[in-house]
Amino acid sequence: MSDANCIFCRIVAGEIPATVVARNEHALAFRDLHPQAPSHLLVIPVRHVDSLASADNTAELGAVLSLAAEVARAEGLAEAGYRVVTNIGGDGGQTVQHLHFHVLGGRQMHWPPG
Ligand code: DGP
Repeated sequence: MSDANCIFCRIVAGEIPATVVARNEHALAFRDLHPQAPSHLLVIPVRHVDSLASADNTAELGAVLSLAAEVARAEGLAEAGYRVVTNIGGDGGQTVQHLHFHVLGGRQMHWPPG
């Protein structure tokens, strides 16, 4: 349910400060500590899930993605566009082992990502 050694579980528990911008029953959205765009939010399941590769609860995933779209709208990104991305494992560039979707916007995104 929760991992005492996980930074994002500790943010959910309020043990590590974060700028929380929104939440719903299953998900929490907060600002990334090292923003890579004018708007850079992280949207995570409240419950500990290692990554998308082990996500198995479609209601929970739906709630996380709904919150991602909601915070993008609240940030004023919907009209210009934005990017939602999740990194999985070493080659995917995942550094925090708690599923999170990056919501990036406020500048032109490039493709392919690095
Ligand atoms: P990833 O590389 O996809 O695992 O992204 C992890 C992101 O988490 C990275 O953009 C930086 C962010 N991050 C790491 N530690 C913290 C923290 O303690 N607080 C916040 N708000 N963001 C963090």
